[in-house]
Amino acid sequence: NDDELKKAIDGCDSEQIHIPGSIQPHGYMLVLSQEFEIVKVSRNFCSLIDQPLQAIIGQDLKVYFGEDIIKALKDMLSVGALCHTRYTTLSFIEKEDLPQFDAVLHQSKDYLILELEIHKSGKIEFQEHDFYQKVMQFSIQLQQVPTQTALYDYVVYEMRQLTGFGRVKLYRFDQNWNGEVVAESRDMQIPMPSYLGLHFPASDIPKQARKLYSQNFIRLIADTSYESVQIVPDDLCEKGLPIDLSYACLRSVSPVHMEYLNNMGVGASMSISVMQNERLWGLIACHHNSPLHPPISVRMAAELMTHTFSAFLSNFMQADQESEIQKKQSYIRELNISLRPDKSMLETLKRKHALLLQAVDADGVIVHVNDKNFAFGLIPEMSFANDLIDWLEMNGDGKVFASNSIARDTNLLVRGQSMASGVLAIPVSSSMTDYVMWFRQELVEEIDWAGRPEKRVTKDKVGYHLTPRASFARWKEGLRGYAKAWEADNIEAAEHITKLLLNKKYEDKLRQANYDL
Ligand code: BLA
Repeated sequence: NDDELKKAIDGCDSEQIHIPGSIQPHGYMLVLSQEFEIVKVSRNFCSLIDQPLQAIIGQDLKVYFGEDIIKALKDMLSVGALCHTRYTTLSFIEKEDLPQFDAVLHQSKDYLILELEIHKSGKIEFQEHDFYQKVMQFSIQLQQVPTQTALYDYVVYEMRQLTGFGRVKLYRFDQNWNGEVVAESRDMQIPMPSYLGLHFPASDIPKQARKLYSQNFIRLIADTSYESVQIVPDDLCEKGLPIDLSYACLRSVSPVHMEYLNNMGVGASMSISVMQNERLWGLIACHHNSPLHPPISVRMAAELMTHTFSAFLSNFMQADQESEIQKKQSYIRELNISLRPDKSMLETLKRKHALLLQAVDADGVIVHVNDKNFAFGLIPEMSFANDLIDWLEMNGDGKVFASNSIARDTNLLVRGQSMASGVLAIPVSSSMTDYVMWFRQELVEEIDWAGRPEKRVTKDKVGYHLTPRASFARWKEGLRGYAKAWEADNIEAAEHITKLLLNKKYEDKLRQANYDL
């Protein structure tokens, strides 16, 4: 019911998703001591080998897999510490009727965790033998991708080709951990709606999940209607907690998220972390309309491709940032040249107001000097602007006032909200009566104006029914009165411009010529 779900949603950040005490049923888990003695197993392992739990617990692993494989597993453990997943294939000895298994081994605090998934060598749809070629081809072609947008499109397309998921999205986080689908590739044979351009609130991927995803880079939910399998015996491990499954492939997933996936008609979900400077930048989010279980080898290839993508993304972002800074500097240079001593400041600003806006990425600006206002672009009501100046005189510290939500950061009643949710105000005089104020419009408005597909979903049911549509509505509500935050380079540019205007003001005064500001 609604109340219960609301409680679950409120408690989302505190759900301990790394210790569910159970796994998904598309594999088997064995928890081992450092000596490879079996401490716990997932309950389905008993039925797999047709033995009671008591007969299994305490056994040496070699009883099932032989000496050789134990040696191979031990060798695997000595490989690089950064890579958590060590992968091999193994078979049960003396159990010819059982298939071969893909095996993954990792250390979890005092224990070793061995996970088994049935090896699907016969399945040509995944073309495992192409593992190296696929990743190689991908990496070489990446070098020919001309733009960041093309890079986005390329990675989602290639990921869909590799994994077989029907809809693959690139999901990018903003500074506040809200997210946007910035690229999407869909199999048109599969009826799944597009989410391209949609935005979602931070709570859809809560804090502890983001933390986990910046340590363990890939996760798979092979069947969203699965029944979890308990790890037994369920006595507690370290610090009185169940075994830590942070790095386990088979970890059972949060019920809130399962509800979300089921509501959106998704049968299988896989996501891979895109990192930038050790921070989670986004996810490659893959969905299928029915269950899908890409084997470990394919998932490893997908993870490797994503790391390569992240590195290329870094290159593009750095180049972008540099050209952005250069552009800003050129706007300011042009403004400086235009502010000629023999011309009035107002006349120049009138002619060159676009530079004033572009250099700071603002939608509107008010220059308030000697009790006069000169306004350009999208600005709030002038009476409100005057209130804001009074407020700044009373409350400002004579430095930069940067706010991406005037309603939140002042006690003023904002008039013309959508025109001005954010303000960047800088005094142009030591008396703090003259200001340049740049404005940014409300983020939600801005996105609607851009004509994105959101417009069509505003009438959707809003509530605790967890779906991307409901999330989108929640995201929109949460952003009322908020503008995009002012970045450091915008603030720097604004300060630079204010200095120019200040100089110009004194020059004008000194010359007492054309002084009309
Ligand atoms: C996990 N939520 C996730 C994951 C994604 C999303 C990608 C990672 C698991 C996976 O790969 O499926 C969200 N998926 C999205 C979004 C899109 C998408 C936004 O495709 C957009 C197109 N989820 C909620 C709410 C809560 C919540 C309201 O919507 C709780 C308040 C919780 N989401 C939640 C939790 C996890 C999660 C707890 C972790 C699941 C786990 O790893 O156990």
